[in-house]
Amino acid sequence: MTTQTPIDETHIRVCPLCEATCGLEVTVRDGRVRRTRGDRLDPFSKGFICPKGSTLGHLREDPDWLRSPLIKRNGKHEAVSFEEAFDYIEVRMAELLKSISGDERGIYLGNPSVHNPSGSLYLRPMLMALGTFNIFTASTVDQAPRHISSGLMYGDTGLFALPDIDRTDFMLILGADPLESNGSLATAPDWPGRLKAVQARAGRIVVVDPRTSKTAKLADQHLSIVPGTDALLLASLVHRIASQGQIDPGPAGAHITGIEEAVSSLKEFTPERVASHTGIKASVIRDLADELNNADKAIVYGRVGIHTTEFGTLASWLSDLLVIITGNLDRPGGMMFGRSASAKSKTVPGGRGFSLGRWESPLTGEPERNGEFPCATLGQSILGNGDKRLRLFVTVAGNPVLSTPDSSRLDEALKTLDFMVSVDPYLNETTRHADVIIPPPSPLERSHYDFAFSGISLRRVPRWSPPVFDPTGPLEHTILARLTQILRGETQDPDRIDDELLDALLDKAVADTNGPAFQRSTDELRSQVHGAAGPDRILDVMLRVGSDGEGFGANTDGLSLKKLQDNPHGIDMGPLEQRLPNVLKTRSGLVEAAPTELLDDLSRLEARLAQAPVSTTRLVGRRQLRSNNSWMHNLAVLVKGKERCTLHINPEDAAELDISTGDMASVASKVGQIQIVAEVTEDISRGVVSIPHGWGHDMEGTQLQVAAKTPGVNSNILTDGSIRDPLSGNARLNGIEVEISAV
Ligand SMILES: Nc1nc2c(c(=O)[nH]1)N[C@H]1C(S)=C(S)[C@@H](COP(=O)(O)OP(=O)(O)OC[C@H]3O[C@@H](n4cnc5c(=O)[nH]c(N)nc54)[C@H](O)[C@@H]3O)O[C@H]1N2
Ligand SMILES: Nc1nc2c(c(=O)[nH]1)N[C@H]1C(S)=C(S)[C@@H](COP(=O)(O)OP(=O)(O)OC[C@H]3O[C@@H](n4cnc5c(=O)[nH]c(N)nc54)[C@H](O)[C@@H]3O)O[C@H]1N2
Ligand code: SF4
Ligand SMILES: [Mo]
Repeated sequence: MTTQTPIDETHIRVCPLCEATCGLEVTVRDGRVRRTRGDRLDPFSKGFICPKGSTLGHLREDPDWLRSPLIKRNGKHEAVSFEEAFDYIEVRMAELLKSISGDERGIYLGNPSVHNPSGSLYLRPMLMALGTFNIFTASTVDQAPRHISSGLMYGDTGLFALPDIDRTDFMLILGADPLESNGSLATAPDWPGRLKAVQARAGRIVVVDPRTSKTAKLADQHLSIVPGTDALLLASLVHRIASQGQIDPGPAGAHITGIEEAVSSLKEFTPERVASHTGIKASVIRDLADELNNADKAIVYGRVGIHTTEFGTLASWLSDLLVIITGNLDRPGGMMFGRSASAKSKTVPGGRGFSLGRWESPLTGEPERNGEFPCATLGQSILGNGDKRLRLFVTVAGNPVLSTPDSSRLDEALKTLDFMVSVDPYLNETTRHADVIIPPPSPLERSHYDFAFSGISLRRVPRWSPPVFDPTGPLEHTILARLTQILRGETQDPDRIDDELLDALLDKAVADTNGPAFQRSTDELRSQVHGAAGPDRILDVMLRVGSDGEGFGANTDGLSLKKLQDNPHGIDMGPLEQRLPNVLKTRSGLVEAAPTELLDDLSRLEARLAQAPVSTTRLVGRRQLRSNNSWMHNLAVLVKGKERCTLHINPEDAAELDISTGDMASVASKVGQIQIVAEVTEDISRGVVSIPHGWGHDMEGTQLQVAAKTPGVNSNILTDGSIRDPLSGNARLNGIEVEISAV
């Protein structure tokens, strides 16, 4: 008798869970993941992994990850076959679409849709088919201010100045905690290693945060700031440098207009005047400005903590302005623009520019910004305006009931829809309202390529990952394609959507006078396309006609899907490169340092400066390494250990309120009230409290067995959706006025 030796298979793939894009080595035996570790041969992540990275096998085996669709009948969700679910949607939609206009349809797209090639490629046709302006995404509880400031300054809402951490001497980090979050709008694995490397080459890191975050602890200097006042601080840093007569944009200056105008608009914001508002002494602000200005190469990197405030877009603009006047834009070691391997490079500067408010919401009157409406207005849109309301609603990869403002009201509003479809693997706080839930297979069952993050990556390292397991149901792109066809009233034949997308790309390639495939035959190109139907074939074409592409034979060393398949650990194509002026899409072809919309908005900041400094307690969020917004709390390996959804409160504040660690505290804002376990800690400043978001898994009708055992509370019950940054529509999630009391 022979005993069979179990054989381990090793699979290399990129982790799709956060923006860091770490390479993983997944070992499989007998159809199960036995081990996951960082891929040491990955040229970008070099073996780095965080606790979430090793949970892809757990996600696949989570009994609550839906394997079949659910239909809601008589208030209860029942499992059905995929065919039955799609047929049911077809019948219900056909009926509804006949009687409702585009104004009564809407969609919410959540964060994981950006971490998935299906979302990057297949949502666009679905949005077109839905035929509505009612588009809501998680951007407006996140980085919308950055999109808007980039639109106004660079003419492109998707073009972000990225911190070239690996070559810098000085980093000013505001409102970001990459040691917990692993970074955002600056894709790079291993922030701890990268930040320590800055210090190891005698560079300095200054962190501005009301909490002594993990990143603040690593920093050389931590400045505690009053929440919501970063725009004031940033304006005063610009003021200080200007008042010393030291503005020098360096070589990038040739491509920038409006610096004088921008700087002179900030006359009010002296370090002396902003000091009492920010809680940072004028002398400290002056020293910080001088240090930033004197550093050879410097970065100003701000994220969620500065964007999700009332002055988010101003803060985003002012941080880039600071980079410009210190000569650090488009400069190695400063802030630079990324380049995606699957995109074509522009060859001339300039474009159509960017404008705000191209249309208005038929339901709330809210102006459009970057093609969408603020998700803080979703509840109000669903309820409508008397004439019209949202009747047909789709969610893809989103859990707005936990993740967006005024949660309790949104939860109620969702009950009034006529028909709701969710593409989501879980029956959670949002999808419990859906009439039909269609689950995609787990990430290990699909191929992967980061369309979104390769464009904002601090190194260009294209990597493609094959699926590790066969899918247990239709892949997400097929689900989206079928929904698209249902919305169009066509027969469900998802291959046709694939062909449509591919043909459109090939048509564009042969018409592109500067491209490698100009005037070739599309039939000939199509016969050469490599990869499985779906995102892979499309990726192959995008890579091949992209700026480093194989060009369908024109450049045999160039990129293609085949080349990525032959290099499973990825291909390192080097650090960020200088890209001005060709990347710019402004009408002027220049960086607009002083956009009118932003100068106009400064009056609001001046008004704030004229008011008394805030005296009420302010609530801020915090991220935790073992969590991921609202959706990974159902994995026991991640939620085990001590309670993490706690109220952080400073010892002196706690003593005054007679609150000790472990006590229940009440937190009340203008719009809601919650009770939560207190955790007294020196890691938060006086007058500030912190609660992580994404918790509150104790709602009826969900199926999250593990999460329900440690539900935590939903901090967004406290978020007032009516307070938004006006230019971007982004909700204020940080700096919320609250009252704390012992229970
Ligand atoms: N108070 C406060 N609120 C915040 C924040 C904060 O800092 N403070 N942060 C905000 C930010 S930055 C963001 S991005 C948002 C996030 O908010 P959302 O974008 O709504 O994301 P999640 O709440 O994480 O919900 C993700 C959903 O996607 C599903 N999902 C997971 N993987 C897949 C997949 O492969 N395909 C599909 N179709 N679905 C999938 C999950 O089951 C879950 O339902 O939250 C915001 N909310
Ligand atoms: N572990 C984990 N990682 C994640 C996520 C997650 O939920 N968990 N979510 C992912 C997503 S969707 C995103 S967008 C990124 C976000 O990544 P980051 O932007 O790094 O987000 P946070 O860790 O929330 O850091 C925000 C910091 O801002 C501080 N802050 C709050 N208010 C203010 C203020 O007014 N001024 C200043 N200066 N600071 C303030 C908070 O104390 C906090 O330390 O993380 C991603 N990675
Ligand atoms: S840091 Fe992000 S990409 Fe890297 S392993 Fe963790 S979750 Fe995955
Ligand atoms: Mo986010």
